[in-house]
Amino acid sequence: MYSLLWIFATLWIWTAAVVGARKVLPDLYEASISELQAGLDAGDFTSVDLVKAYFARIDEVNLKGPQLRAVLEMNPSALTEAAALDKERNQTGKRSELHGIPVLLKDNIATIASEGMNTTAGSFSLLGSVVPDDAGVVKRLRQAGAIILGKANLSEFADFRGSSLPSGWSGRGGQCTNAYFPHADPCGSSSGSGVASAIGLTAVSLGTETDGSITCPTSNNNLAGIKPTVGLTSRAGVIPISEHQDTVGPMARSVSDAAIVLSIIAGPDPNDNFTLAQPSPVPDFTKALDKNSLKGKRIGVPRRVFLNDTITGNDPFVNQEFEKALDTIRNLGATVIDPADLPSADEIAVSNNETIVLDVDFKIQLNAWYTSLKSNPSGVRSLADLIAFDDANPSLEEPPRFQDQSTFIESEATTGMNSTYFQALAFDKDLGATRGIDAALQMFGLDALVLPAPGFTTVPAAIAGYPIVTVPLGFYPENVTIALAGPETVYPAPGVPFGLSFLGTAFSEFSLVGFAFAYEQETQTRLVRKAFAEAIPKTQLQDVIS
Ligand SMILES: *[C@@H]1O[C@H](CO)[C@@H](O)[C@H](O)[C@H]1NC(C)=O
Ligand SMILES: *[C@@H]1O[C@H](CO)[C@@H](O)[C@H](O)[C@H]1NC(C)=O
Ligand SMILES: *[C@@H]1O[C@H](CO)[C@@H](O)[C@H](O)[C@H]1NC(C)=O
Ligand SMILES: *[C@@H]1O[C@H](CO)[C@@H](O)[C@H](O)[C@H]1NC(C)=O
Ligand SMILES: *[C@@H]1O[C@H](CO)[C@@H](O)[C@H](O)[C@H]1NC(C)=O
Ligand SMILES: *[C@@H]1O[C@H](CO)[C@@H](O)[C@H](O)[C@H]1NC(C)=O
Ligand SMILES: *[C@@H]1O[C@H](CO)[C@@H](O)[C@H](O)[C@H]1NC(C)=O
Ligand SMILES: CC(=O)N[C@H]1CO[C@H](CO)[C@@H](O)[C@@H]1O
Repeated sequence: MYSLLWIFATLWIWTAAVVGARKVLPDLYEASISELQAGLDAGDFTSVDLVKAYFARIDEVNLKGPQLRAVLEMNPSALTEAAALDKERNQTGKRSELHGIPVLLKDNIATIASEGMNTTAGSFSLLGSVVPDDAGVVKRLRQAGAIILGKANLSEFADFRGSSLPSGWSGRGGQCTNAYFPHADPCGSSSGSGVASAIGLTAVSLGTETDGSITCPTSNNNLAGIKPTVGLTSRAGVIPISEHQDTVGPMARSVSDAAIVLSIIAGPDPNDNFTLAQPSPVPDFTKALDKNSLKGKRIGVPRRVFLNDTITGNDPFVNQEFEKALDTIRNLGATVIDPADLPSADEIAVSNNETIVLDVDFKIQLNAWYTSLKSNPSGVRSLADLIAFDDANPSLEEPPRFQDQSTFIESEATTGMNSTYFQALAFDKDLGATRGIDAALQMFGLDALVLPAPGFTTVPAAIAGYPIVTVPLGFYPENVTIALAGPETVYPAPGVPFGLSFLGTAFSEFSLVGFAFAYEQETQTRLVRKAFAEAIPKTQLQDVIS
């Protein structure tokens, strides 16, 4: 009897000693920036370890196993950069909350070629091209000590090539798919950025949005994402669609991580004059992370934006979860004004002004991109060349079922900025901002608007150039009817996530981050469901620590 107790006691002490001595390393599926910083500061692991672990995780699921095709390239200089940043942390401390943290970039965000990566928007027409410089946001990331981990797959040219091409497909990367259901639509165009952040192939990622391209993949991949006001983050060095709508923002597993990244990438850049008009100083968005942010606030529901939307408006399940979200927002102390319609909502639903502006802008700005390159092996120097290149290289750029170039062709047919264009631009400002989001905010005395993220709910903010902050709202149920989304993708499908979006006026990110944080902390929806088993990488820090 005594000897048995003695054995148990000894075993218990021995186990406690071993477990106590072993460092508790963060699970990279969910690890937050602050957990990673704590481990780096404590010396539990290094940034070199982190890069090795993320590379191994990418290797497990990108082309092997579930073949998610989320990542196009891994940075061949990342380990060297990580080692230098580890050394610096030891010697002089960390530069910022992103010091030594790996960040994955959508492949339309430029990085200097000497580092070893391409900047192609997924297109073979830009393979091996030499960009003049890092993108403005990349300069800020590097200054803050972040490590560029690699380039993410995307809908080619940020979804501006052909209207029938599916989300997440590019010539270089093939079809990116969702980690929550085999072959489900990751949405786009920042598809790889979304999938990679969702399952911890990176600490965080950057996406870009012209209309929906951060919001929708954030929604489909169970993330927190910020589509900033146009002009908060620099677009210098970002392969463009339109300077009037393009914007760069973070896609992360939590609002806190997204706020950390936004605080670093936001700010003026002499190479993007839209950023010179932003309020100064740039806020520290992490100061907005207050669980009580919704208390006493007035949040409006612009129902007509999604009632007529054939994606969300007809989806009773999304609407059911959305109604629960409104209850949560009320319980968090806000007054919900419902409906709080945009006076312009029905006009936006039938307006073609956005297309007029984007078609004209894309041709001008993409031509400028090609001519800005120091060199380009494909010889492509314009949108016209690009269309011809794709037709001449069908095995690369027009495989069966992925041949559409209709949007390119439509844009190429435009003849520059004329009075029709300027009128459309003015209509967009009027519809999206003046008689849209701003009118609703003023008429109903609101602090923000709230909408389901899927579908076309991004249009008013897109044409206004206004911000959206998106957080997880729910997951499609097991018995949802699976439908085709593209030649190789399905949507909806069981377990595929969808999000909730907070919208506001220009430069209202600080408030929106607070509201999204309060909702996220109360609901913790992201943690309710994980990716399908095969899509969860197994490599963890303990497997790579030397
Ligand atoms: C950092 O310093 C610790 C001890 O001070 C040392 O063990 C470690 O090797 C150093 N790491 C790097 C990357 O310089
Ligand atoms: C671009 O991709 C090609 C082919 O994968 C590779 O050989 C090259 O090193 C990459 N980087 C640059 C800067 O061209
Ligand atoms: C940026 O500069 C261009 C021409 O250089 C000008 O047309 C445009 O109005 C400027 N935009 C802003 C927001 O300052
Ligand atoms: C949108 O839906 C509302 C409410 O059902 C309806 O009154 C309106 O006519 C619809 N607008 C369009 C453009 O279909
Ligand atoms: C642009 O918007 C205005 C205002 O709603 C509308 O009258 C006009 O028809 C729209 N133009 C196009 C091309 O859709
Ligand atoms: C402006 O150019 C477009 C083609 O880009 C054309 O369809 C339109 O008619 C032009 N408008 C005017 C007023 O010439
Ligand atoms: C799915 O199941 C729920 C309850 O579990 C039920 O209310 C709903 O009608 C079902 N939907 C379909 C499409 O079968
Ligand atoms: C990092 C990585 O796995 N990149 C791959 C992306 O997909 C293309 C096309 O299959 C491959 O060539 C890359 O190696």
